[in-house]
Amino acid sequence: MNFVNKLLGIPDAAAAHALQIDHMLEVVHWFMLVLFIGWSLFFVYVLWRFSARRNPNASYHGVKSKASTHLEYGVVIIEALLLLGFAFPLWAKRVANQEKPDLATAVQVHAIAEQFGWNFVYPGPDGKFGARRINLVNGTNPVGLDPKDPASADDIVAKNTMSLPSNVPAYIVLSSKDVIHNYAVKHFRIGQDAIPGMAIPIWFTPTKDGTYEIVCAQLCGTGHANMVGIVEVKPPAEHEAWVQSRLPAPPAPAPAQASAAPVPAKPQG
Ligand SMILES: [Cu+2]
Repeated sequence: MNFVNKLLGIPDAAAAHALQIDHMLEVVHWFMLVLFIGWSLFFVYVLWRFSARRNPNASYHGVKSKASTHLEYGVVIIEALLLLGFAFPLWAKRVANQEKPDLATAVQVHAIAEQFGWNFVYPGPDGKFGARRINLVNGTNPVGLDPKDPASADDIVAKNTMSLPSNVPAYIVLSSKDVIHNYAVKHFRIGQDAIPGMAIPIWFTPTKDGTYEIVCAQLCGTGHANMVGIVEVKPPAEHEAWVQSRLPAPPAPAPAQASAAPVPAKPQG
């Protein structure tokens, strides 16, 4: 059952939870179609029932029955039950801590948005994100990695392209350097605001190797339309090679004893 989604041109799903979203989309659209047909028929009925030809004299007392009032209260109660009984508990379950993937095995990425691009930070071989300071942000240090923190030495900062291993849970923490952006990947059925001053985690498991577009789904300025990133999903070994190829160069080895000898001072005057 994927007829409406196909009709709407929804791209192929590439994440573990995506089929649930597709199922909901499909059901909601069919439900809306039923409502549309129902209300359209009612509209035609009302045109006929209250036509001037059928009712030559206006009614000056209106509806006397209380049925519609009872019906409206009924709708309010049913909607409250749906919201409190289903929607809130389901959402609470989705965002609950126990639903988060095990961070020891998940791939962790910090996605830091800016006008108009994405910085993807990987913790490097030590598995630890180094400290970042806003006052250290500049052209060569786009996320303000603190060189004084040893954990930051092996951190990787990738611009606009991120890599994820397939069939491994991804845990991405979103934040922003300037205004509100939104990390949206249609193939993953994922979309979440990146808000300055907040670190918002999202998690999903990519299931299909491929290259997908990350779009900014929050109007964020004049370059918003060009704020497109790429997420490459590949087998875990290839992802590991991608990470290795981007590791920052290790600091230059300490100079050897001989070359460290003091340079003879130039004779003065
Ligand atoms: Cu943006």
